[in-house]
Amino acid sequence: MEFDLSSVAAGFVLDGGFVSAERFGTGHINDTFKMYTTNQTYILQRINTTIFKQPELLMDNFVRVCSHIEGKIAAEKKIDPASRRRALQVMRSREGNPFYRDENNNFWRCYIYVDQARTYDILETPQQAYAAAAAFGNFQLDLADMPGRLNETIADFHHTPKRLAALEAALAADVKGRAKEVQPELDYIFSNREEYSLLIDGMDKGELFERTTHNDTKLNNVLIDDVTGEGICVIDLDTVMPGLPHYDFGDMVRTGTSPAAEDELDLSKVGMRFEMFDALLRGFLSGAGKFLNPREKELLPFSGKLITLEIGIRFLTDYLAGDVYFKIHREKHNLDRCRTQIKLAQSIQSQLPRMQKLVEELG
Ligand code: ADP
Ligand code: GN1
Ligand code: MG
Repeated sequence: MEFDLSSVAAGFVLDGGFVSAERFGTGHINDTFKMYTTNQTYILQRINTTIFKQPELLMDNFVRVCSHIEGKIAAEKKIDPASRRRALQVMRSREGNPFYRDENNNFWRCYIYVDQARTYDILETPQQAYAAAAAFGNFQLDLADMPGRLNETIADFHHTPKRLAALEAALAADVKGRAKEVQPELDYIFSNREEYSLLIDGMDKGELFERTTHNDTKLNNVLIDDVTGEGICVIDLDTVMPGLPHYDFGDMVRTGTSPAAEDELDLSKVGMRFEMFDALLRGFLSGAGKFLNPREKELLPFSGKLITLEIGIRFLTDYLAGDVYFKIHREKHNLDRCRTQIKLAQSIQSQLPRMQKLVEELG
């Protein structure tokens, strides 16, 4: 779908006149563009309102989160430019809203493009893993004292048993006749069934506590500074809402430890690199370690397996449902993505004792 981006830009109060805009990034949900005006570079995004049904509430979260982090930066009295880039700078529409709705009912937001920083789909070094995980850990720490409870932008987003139920429903419906192709994947997913409620049960038992979490901590959702190599700014704030710290750490393990892409076809390339896990754990604990209790820490390695399988379940569900949720770029793309998740979950499973030992060592 193409859009008249210069007229979308005119819906916002920006610095300078519209010059051009190009598609940007590798996200599966929204439409993202890098946009240039005569004076400034911006990110312009069309929110997927089929998935985010109440985008105003989502943007309300977005602004609350960014201004809370701004408050933290101000309190630290840091004047170096790096600290100023820690929170996204959201632009206002001509009506004064943090979003703009165009005449076709498309829902847009815009913020300043952070220069001299980039995201990585595949992490290259343990230093990058540490930096990215520290940024996400500090993000949770920054938000730990935010007043009020955020809106839930997608209900039960990380409720793994409900994700499994959705897979079972898609399997029963089998609208595209694809169920016959996916028996090995189903077998593995169902064989782990008893683990899917572990985190939810932990919350019910009062061992684990709801906090404000990001919930989509794919490692390409943090900007790494080109010069210092530090994780400077957490982005893609659509799913920031009440959740467990494990959802964030688990997704970091899923996306930060394998040397292969999420949709890699050669499964022999997929697996968890322990040195990357080590760096992620240390990085995350450098911030989140300040508020996590011993039981919460103990469950961090398991969260890597759980969230990897949960996303695998979601990819398989979407494959069976006819690819209606995640953007796909080739036939069987969602099935390929599911297979890499399963391979990675198996690799994590085989290294759990060593991962657990590291958690104990780090206290
Ligand atoms: P999605 O994943 O939903 O498409 P993101 O908000 O993650 O959307 O943006 C997509 C990509 O655009 C990111 O991975 C990142 O590379 C880049 N990006 C997003 N926001 C900024 C920003 N403020 N400054 C620089 N790059 C950004
Ligand atoms: C989606 O938008 P993006 O690409 O950062 C998805 C995540 C999945 C991820 C899998 C709102 O994230 O939950 O983990 O794809 N976001 C939503 O790559 O469903
Ligand atoms: Mg993203």
